[in-house]
Amino acid sequence: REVTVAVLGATGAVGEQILRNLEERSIPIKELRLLASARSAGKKVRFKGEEVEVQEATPESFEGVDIALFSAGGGVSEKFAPEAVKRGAVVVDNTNAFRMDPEVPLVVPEVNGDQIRHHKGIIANPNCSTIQMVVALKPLFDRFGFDRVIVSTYQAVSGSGAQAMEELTEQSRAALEGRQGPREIMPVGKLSKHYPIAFNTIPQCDVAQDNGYTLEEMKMIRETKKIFDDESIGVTATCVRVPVFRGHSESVYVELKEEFDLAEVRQILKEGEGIILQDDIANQEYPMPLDTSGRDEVFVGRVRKDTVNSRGLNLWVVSDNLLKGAATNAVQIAEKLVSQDSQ
Ligand code: A2P
Ligand code: 11C
Repeated sequence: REVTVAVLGATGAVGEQILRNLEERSIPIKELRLLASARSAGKKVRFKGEEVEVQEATPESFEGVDIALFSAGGGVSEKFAPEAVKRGAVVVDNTNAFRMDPEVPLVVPEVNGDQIRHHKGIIANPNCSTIQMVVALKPLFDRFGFDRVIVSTYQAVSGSGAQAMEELTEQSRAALEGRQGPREIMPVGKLSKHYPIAFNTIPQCDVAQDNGYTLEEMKMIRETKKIFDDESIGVTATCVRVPVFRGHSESVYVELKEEFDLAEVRQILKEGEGIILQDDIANQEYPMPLDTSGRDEVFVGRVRKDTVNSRGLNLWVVSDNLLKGAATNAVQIAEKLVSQDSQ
């Protein structure tokens, strides 16, 4: 059956990738509605060779919509998701607004795709840094179980949106010319204090929480437990912004519940759904954001046993945050909705 699809946030960094994904993948689209703020109303965007006009999102925009892909920020989701659901749409929400709501499935198709059928109108897409980590860890979790996960991230500026990418470009150019450049977005657009990201690293992604962690770190901790449906996994995270445009990297230490054979771990990762193992340090083979940008998979390398704890495993995990971390995952969920519907 053909479906009517709405993309809310169609002019944003993730929205643009959702459109590319919809062009390439298999959802049969009857009508596509591109929604954004009043600022973008009337703008034309190319889709499958045709120009589609962007409309200002209103509650009525969701009349007759089957699937609505939301990527316009948490506040916008909170406002429009109930309106879309009321009009019969299923919302795949790419923001933090509903992820921890017990009524809302938090889905990575390779990990817990079966949860999709429990939705009550909204399905949440996890945070980008969580998605790539759980895809990499899923086959190991199934085989060994985990006691502890310790992750440090190296996150691209596109996680903060299109304007942040612009800021890195301008700051880099300015720095090389001996000027200061704009400082308006990083590390967190809505806060008043800003630091340069060009030629720098910033140990803050998203706002501070009362416990001294950032929201991004707490998302990784909470979402990982919810997706694996295991509150006992001891997750901790340090999230860092680096001057990379696309592709989050993660150093992941995981303590398995049992001792393991490294060759078996490599084989499990090699066969894991959505994973590409790229692991040969002797020949300098490992994933890097410049190579994985534009790809839908999660890349894993630097697989090695801890030198102290024989149940400890170190991994390097890289994926395109705008694709598997956002657009691809959302469109995969939409595909599953369509195929479930037609069964
Ligand atoms: P617009 O381009 O009209 O501002 P990014 O994450 O790259 O910053 O993109 C955010 C996306 O969310 C953009 O498409 C933006 O549209 C959209 N957006 C932001 N605020 C609203 C709003 N109040 N209503 C609808 N869309 C919004
Ligand atoms: C970042 N992870 O890289 C964020 C972007 O909750 O979906 C995605 C925010 C989210 O800054």
